[in-house]
Amino acid sequence: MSEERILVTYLTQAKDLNKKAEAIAVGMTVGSWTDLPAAKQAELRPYLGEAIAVEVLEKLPDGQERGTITIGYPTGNFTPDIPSLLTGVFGKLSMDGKIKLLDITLPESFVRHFPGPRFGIGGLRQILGVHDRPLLMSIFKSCLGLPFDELQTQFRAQAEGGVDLVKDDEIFFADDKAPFLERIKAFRAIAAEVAEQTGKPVLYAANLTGPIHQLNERAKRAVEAGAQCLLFNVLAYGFDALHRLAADPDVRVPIMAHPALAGAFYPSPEYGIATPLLLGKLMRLAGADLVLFPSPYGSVALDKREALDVAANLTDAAQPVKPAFPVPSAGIHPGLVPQLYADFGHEQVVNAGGGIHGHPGGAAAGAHAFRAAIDAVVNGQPLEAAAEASEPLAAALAKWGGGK
Ligand code: 1AE
Repeated sequence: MSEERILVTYLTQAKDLNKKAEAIAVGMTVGSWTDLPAAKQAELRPYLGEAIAVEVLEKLPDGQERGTITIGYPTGNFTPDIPSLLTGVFGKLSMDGKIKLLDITLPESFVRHFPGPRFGIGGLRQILGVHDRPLLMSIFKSCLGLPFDELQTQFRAQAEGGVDLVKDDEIFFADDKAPFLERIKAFRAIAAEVAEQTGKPVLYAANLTGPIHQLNERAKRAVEAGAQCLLFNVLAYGFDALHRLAADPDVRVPIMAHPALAGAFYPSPEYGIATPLLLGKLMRLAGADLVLFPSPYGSVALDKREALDVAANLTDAAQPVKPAFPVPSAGIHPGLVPQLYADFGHEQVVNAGGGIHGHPGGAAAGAHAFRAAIDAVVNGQPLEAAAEASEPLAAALAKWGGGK
């Protein structure tokens, strides 16, 4: 077996953290150790986990130690997929008292089994022909129950406003009035018409839903119908569903990961899975080209350090898979663009639903306001100055203000 190890860091508490680390290293691998005869130990040693590091952060009033522990797991204990990885390092352990999975460091040989993003940041920029600014995406606001022609009008307005991508709402499943393949075809035609006027493409991310055993076939049919991007609620299905879509040679379009359900995993400081791993590292490994996560500013705000770490894990150049676009989302309006740019930089997608559709001049004006704000920050111009030349931006700043 390979000598390589997968390093896994947990935040936990126990009377003695060193003993807890030993118990995890053994309990999550060979089960028992010191009681085994020497011959059995020799046989099982290649599978045995190892306590690599223990850091006590504080002594709790009840005498327990709280801190981080890092366990090294032999790579050969796992098959190269995320279900095996997560079950092997946190399966039963996730139910064993106060313990949070903070990070997993994988050897390159293991990462190479994963597809990673097919397009990534570079591929998406190439498709869109946009290299000199953050991208802009708008979200359909309310899709459910709307007549098809209203959705087409909404799509046209967003596209004419100059967004780069338009995504479905993640809860758009009951689409009897605007069936999946029909709206892919219709929006593709509108995108082509708008591109004739504006000279710029716009990608529509259609919400891929349905039973898991039909997903790849459904995605393939979407691509045949002209889909140029797919939105996927990864956590409701599991990372392996994303992995299989990203690795499917017939699904040759960027995949956008929505964080729906993530709140069931990360918010507790004592339990669950940390966001930089959940929405950063694992999403990228499994093949998401763009990943939405809560911005630090909006209605479902994420701690700023964590949001920055999610973005860092999506873009970290040291990884052997392509970088994915960070999409800090929720509660974004044009006045936040300078803050977004300061925090997440050039390689991000500015994404808004209410901040585009809630513009006093409508969705096209909302998109114009964002484009003016993005151009301003890229050129180092204050928004107030840019608003003098952009009526939509002036109206947005009047409505939402110039910051958080
Ligand atoms: C973190 C997910 C954000 C999302 O899905 C969404 O719909 C945001 O909408 P707005 O921009 O807050 O209206």
